[in-house]
Amino acid sequence: VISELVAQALEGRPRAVAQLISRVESGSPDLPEIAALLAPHTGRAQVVGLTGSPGVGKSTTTSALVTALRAEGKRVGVLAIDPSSPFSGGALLGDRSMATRGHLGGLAWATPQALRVLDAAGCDVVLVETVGVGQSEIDVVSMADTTLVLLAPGMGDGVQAAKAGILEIADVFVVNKADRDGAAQTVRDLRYMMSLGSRHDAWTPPIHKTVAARGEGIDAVAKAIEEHRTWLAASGEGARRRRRRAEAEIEAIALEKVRVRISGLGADADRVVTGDLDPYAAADEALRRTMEP
Ligand SMILES: Nc1nc2c(ncn2[C@@H]2O[C@H](COP(=O)(O)OP(=O)(O)O)[C@@H](O)[C@H]2O)c(=O)[nH]1
Ligand SMILES: [Mg+2]
Repeated sequence: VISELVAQALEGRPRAVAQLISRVESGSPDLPEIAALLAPHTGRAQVVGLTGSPGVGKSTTTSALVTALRAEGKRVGVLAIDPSSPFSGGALLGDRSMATRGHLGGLAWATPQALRVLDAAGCDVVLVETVGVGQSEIDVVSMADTTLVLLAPGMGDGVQAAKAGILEIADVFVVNKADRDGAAQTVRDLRYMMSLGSRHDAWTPPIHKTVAARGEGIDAVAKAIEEHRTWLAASGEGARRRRRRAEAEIEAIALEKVRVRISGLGADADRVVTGDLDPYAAADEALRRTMEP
């Protein structure tokens, strides 16, 4: 049954893709088997992360990009990551809204697996948007081939942006809400901040002004995403990022296994309480037990 479901997903059938992603979400025991069947078919999609303050226009930009990329004949997947809801309960839409969409909680191991499903299903681009704020936004960035940092006039100017460390993580800057006053100033701030620092790679992030709500400037952003993809392939940086991502993925799965298996600490705790055992030795013993079959 699993192999049939995967075969259908590989053909890009939305229902099968949706079912696989909801299995990822629910932490189905079939996941290792699913991952094994998907593995030979992955590695093609460009993962594009969108980050920025709440209200800056990430969702609006995502929708506009879906339209623009699909107009170029690309298959597009969308993942929404909500770190505030660890289990989102399987909310998942099919192809109704023009792209294959998934909605995941903030589980570290789940997002890469959902990305694998969409990748194997033939998506050329997968847009990953975080819902909400926090550290997990950076985690999404670490999973992306290409990171879009969104700013808007009056919210997070260049100086604030630099403080938040986004100059380093951005591959493409999007100054959205360019219909509002101050967009040109935000662009100038960004240029100035960029002139002060030097990135450790040879890519200079372009800055694009958009009015996502009206689709303005979106084609240029889509083009920048494509150019970054070309640069990733030519420079070798794409391969480095994929390797880093695979490392993080393995680590997340391994840590989750340990977390699940490292239960039944009561007896160890009693010994630590009485001073019979120190907590480091107890931890070593607990870890050793997780390795037993
Ligand atoms: N004026 C203006 N409003 C926009 C623009 N893009 C998005 N918005 C509005 O900004 C609000 C927040 O957008 P949303 O995409 O939900 O932001 P997110 O929280 O980053 O996902 C919504 O009311 C959008 O309609 C824009 O280019 N100009
Ligand atoms: Mg949003």
